[in-house]
Amino acid sequence: MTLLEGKNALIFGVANKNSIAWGIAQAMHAQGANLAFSYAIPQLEKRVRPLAESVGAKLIEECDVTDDAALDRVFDRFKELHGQLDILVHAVAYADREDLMGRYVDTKRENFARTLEISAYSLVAVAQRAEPLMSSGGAIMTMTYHGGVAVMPHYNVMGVAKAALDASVRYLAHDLGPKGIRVNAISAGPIKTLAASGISGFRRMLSYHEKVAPLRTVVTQEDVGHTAVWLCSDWSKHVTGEIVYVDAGWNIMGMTVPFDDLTEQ
Ligand code: NAD
Ligand code: 0WE
Repeated sequence: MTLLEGKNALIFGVANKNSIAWGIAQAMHAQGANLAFSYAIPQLEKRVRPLAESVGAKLIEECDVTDDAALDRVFDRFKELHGQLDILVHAVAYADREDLMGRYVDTKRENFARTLEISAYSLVAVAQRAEPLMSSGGAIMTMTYHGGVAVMPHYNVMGVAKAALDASVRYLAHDLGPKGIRVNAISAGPIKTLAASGISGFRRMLSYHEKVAPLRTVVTQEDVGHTAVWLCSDWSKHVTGEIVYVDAGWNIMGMTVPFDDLTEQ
């Protein structure tokens, strides 16, 4: 018997094989879940379809999370094909590249609104549509980053969006708790994905993470996948509204000077 035997999961946020959502999908597939996928834009289909088919997905639909009609279509289609929804994975974020450099104080009104719409409101939009399909309870999970709690240089408006997302997890958990629907987030350490490529200094961020984090490791998509399985299985039955850190312990540190630098003579 596997942890997610026969559970139906809908996954938002696979762009390619490096996506955190794909790490989560593989772990859930290994634990017996039936998977369905939605991807952001037509150009991604050639990457997402082969991945989704390799785990036997029946539903593979395009959906921009800012488009209500597209969201309605995905959930309608899911209902036709699978009926009941048990697990919803949200691993979606977007900010303009120019807002992930320079100063937060320069953020434009329009970019602030778009970043928060895609990266935070979209969780509410999918939760609204998941609720009626989760008639025997369920688990909703999203991906967050510690930049929503403490300042990470250049994370800027994405940090503000993650703070809204984290609060949203708690309010959704309160609203949906009486229906037996749990809502949680995984806060991952930095991982080299499409969303991380193009961020200047990302490689240095990873090597710094390895020197500072208590476990002296960097986190992988597979590590996040394993925690996601736990968070969406009955083994975390009474866990809701939580932000679970999968960050090798980074967030517990007060002083982030690499320990070796302090101890070398
Ligand atoms: P990724 O680029 O593989 O995934 C981001 C996904 O968001 C992509 O699939 C993209 O198509 C989708 N997306 C963007 N705009 C969308 C829209 N309008 N409609 C629908 N989908 C849209 O990168 P990732 O690192 O796997 O990111 C997944 C999540 O993990 C994000 O929420 C990110 O903030 C979070 N996260 C990433 C890291 C990291 O270091 N990579 C760390 C912590 C949290
Ligand atoms: O959430 C993220 C990244 C989200 C993201 C990344 C991009 C890059 C390309 C959202 N939108 C875009 N838009 C693009 O055009 N992470 C947690 C990874 C990340 O991003 C950073 C980080 C870390 C860690 C940006 C600055 C500093 C640290």
